Amino acid sequence: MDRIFSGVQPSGNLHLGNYLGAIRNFVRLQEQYECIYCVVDMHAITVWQDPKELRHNIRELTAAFIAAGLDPTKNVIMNQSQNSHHAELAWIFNCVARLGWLNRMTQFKEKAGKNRENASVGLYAYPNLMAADILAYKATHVPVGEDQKQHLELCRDIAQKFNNDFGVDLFPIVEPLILGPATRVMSLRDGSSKMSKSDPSDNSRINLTDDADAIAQKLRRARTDPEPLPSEPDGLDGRPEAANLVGIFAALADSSVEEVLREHGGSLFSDFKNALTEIAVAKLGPIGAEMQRLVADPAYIDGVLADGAVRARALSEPVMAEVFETVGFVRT
Ligand code: AQP
Repeated sequence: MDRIFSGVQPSGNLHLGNYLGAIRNFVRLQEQYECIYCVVDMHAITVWQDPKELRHNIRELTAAFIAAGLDPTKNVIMNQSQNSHHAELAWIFNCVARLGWLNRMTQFKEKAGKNRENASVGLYAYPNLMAADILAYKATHVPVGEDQKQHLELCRDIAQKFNNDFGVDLFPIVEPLILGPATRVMSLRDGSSKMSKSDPSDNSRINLTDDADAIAQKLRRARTDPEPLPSEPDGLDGRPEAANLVGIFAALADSSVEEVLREHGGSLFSDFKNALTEIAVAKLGPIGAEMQRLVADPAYIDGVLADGAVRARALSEPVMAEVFETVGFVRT
């Protein structure tokens, strides 16, 4: 049976890119698949997290999942550290994946930056843990944004090597699901870098918790070029900031770039930004408000995570029994 797994890091500043590239698609997929959605707290600590903020961010992200429309009774909603199978399988994958494979991961290079020697070992081994997250449940499909494509290819390589090395057909070869017109939302300040939680400029992103005034202000200040909007998509070539805003509009309106340009081609950015603000506030406002309401009830959130952890362990338990048997571990 097809099974979905996907995760988001509780590293704060949950933004429009996380929503359009990932969380919104999670909601759509819950109708068709058995889904496990994970707050990947162990991934978050690959870079420094203040413990108090981390606790808050885990609950806030869980609230965002639910506020965006995920049904905790229909899906498994859990946090990674509450099912130790993720860490156990990650260790086995540390022994399957090759150094050469990890050396090619562009996200590590970007996140470690110039000071590579000082990056945590966890940041380097991150893709092995991500493969374990997915394969501990034998998930078959993983909805993600474009930026995660390389990590998913590594997950496929790990599954294949494990199966080959041990002569088994234990792990599925997962398929990425990169859905919708906003698979890579770019920074509002720079159309060549992706919108990201860790960008030091808050004006670079729209946070899910931003109120209407903040959204309006950030979009008003968003970088654009002096030309009006084109009427055809090829008129966006070489105009990354314009392409980004049009892509965001299309995604929020559940429309397409072509359709948005048919309606707004020839408009000045000042007018287009007003229209974009209106739709962004209409779509994100209710999610932000519901997140706030849920975060104010940590007992409810913790209950959802506790239930999710029990259900998650029940799914990964038989997979791990098979893995331990295959590897040759003695379990008494
Ligand atoms: N800009 C984006 N556009 C579309 N999708 C995006 N995603 C992230 N940024 C964009 C998707 O969101 C999901 C969760 O991401 P994550 O929390 O695991 O971490 P990330 O990809 O590293 O996201 P950030 O926000 O950019 O964090 P930092 O700043 O820490 O690197 C994934 O499915 C991702 O594709």
